[in-house]
Amino acid sequence: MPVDALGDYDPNNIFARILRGEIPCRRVHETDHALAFHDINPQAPVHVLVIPKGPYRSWADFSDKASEAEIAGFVRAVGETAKLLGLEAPGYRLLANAGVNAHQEVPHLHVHVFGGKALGPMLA
Ligand code: IU
Repeated sequence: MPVDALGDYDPNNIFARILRGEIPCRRVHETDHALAFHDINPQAPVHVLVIPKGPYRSWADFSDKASEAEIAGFVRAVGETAKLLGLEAPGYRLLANAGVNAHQEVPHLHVHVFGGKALGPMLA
């Protein structure tokens, strides 16, 4: 079910639990500010999620509350993840769903990294 990107951060959402080590993940990259791991239900040959370590629901929430170091660290980790996955040369797609209309399912900010094949034109 899609979640509302508004309201209080739920500290028991699945990505918060992954960050606390309560649920395992297939880790790709980790820094002080971000964690990247393989999506459990991949929609492309390569489908990785990058999440900030702080408690942010959406880009707006992140922009309002995160420090400059967290913002820089998260954005940098997205680029590093693409590079670590070998996607820089063939190319890849980033996607971030926020709120009900975008069908955000996990209320912790995340960026999808898709690659491993020609992805075709972007869908609305
Ligand atoms: P969305 O942007 O919130 O719709 O995407 C959430 C993603 O989290 C989705 O691609 C799920 O397959 C993925 N995911 C996961 O990797 N591990 C989990 O335990 C759960 C969801 I729940």
